[in-house]
Amino acid sequence: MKKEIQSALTLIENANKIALLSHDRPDGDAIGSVVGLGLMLETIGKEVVILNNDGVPATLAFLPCSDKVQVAAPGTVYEVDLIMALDSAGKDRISDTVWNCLPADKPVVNVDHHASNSGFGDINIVNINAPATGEIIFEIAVQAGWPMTREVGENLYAAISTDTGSFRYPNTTANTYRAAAGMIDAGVDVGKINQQLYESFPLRRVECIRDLLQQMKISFGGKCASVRLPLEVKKRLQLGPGDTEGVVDIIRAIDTVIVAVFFEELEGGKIRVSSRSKDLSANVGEICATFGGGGHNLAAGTRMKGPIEEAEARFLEAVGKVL
Ligand SMILES: [Mn+2]
Repeated sequence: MKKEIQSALTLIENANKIALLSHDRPDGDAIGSVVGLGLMLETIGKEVVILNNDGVPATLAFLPCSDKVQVAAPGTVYEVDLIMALDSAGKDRISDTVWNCLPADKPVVNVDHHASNSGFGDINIVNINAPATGEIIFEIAVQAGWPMTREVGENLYAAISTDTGSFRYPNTTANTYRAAAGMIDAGVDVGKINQQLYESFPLRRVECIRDLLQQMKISFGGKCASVRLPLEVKKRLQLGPGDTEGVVDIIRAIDTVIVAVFFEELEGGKIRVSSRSKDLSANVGEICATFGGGGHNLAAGTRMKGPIEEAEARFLEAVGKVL
C-alpha cells in the first residue's frame, strides 16, 4: 500500500483543488474520514470541497468542522483537479448526483477497506484488513508527515470507533489502537467523544428500539435475530438518517445469536438490509452479495424488493442455509 499511497500523495501535491466524496447515507467512518482528511489537506494549502448525497447525520454533527460537508446540488460544477472517494466499495455507492457535479476527466483516488471494493479508482488504496477507512487515512497522514491536530483526531477517532463497534470487533488490531493513541496524543478527549458518539441519542431512537424489540423475531434455534422497521413507524417516530445506526448491534448482542439482521423499508418500497455475523462460517458478506449487495464478511448490507415481510423471509432463508 505504501506505493499506492505515494502515487496518491504525488497527485495531491500537484493538485490545487481536491474533491472528497463519501458514500450515500454516510456513517461515522464516511464522515470522520472525509472531514479528517479535508482538514489535513487544508493545512498543507489545498482547497477542499467535501461532497456527498445526504449531508451529515444529526448524530455526527458534533464532529469539528463537519459543517464543511456539502450536499451535492444538481447543476453545480466543482472545477477540481483531483477526486478522492472514501469508504466506498463501488463507484455506485456514491450517487450520480455527486459524480455529475465533478469533471469526468480528473483522476480518482479510491480509499477504502471493503473486501467487495471494485477498484474503480485510477489509484486504489484499498486495505481490506483495516477495520475502518479512518485508519487508512491515519496511515496516509503518517506516511505524508501531515500534522495530527485535535480536530483531525476527533474525526478519525469517530471514524474508527464507529466501524469497530468501539474497538470491539475482531478486525480491531494493534495498529488500530496505535492510530487511536496518536489521536489521543493530539488531544482527543476519549470520555467526551464516546459520550458524544454513544450516549447522546435523541429519545426517538430509543422509542424506535422499543418498537423494533416488540416484534423481534428469533429463528433457527436462537442463532438468528431479526427486526423490521416499516415506513409507517419511521414516519410516526419522525426518524431521521442516522437514528437507526448501530441498532442491529443490540440484537447481535444476544448470547445465542450468530447472525443479526435489520430490515428497513425505504421510501419507494425498497428494503434496506443490514446484517451482522459473529462467526466467519456464517459469512453475511457472501449472503448479501447473492442479493446484489456487499460489505464485509461479518458486516454487510443489501437492498431488496419489498414488501418487507417477503424480503425478510427470502433473506432469512439464505441465512438458515449457513447456520
Ligand atoms: Mn467503513
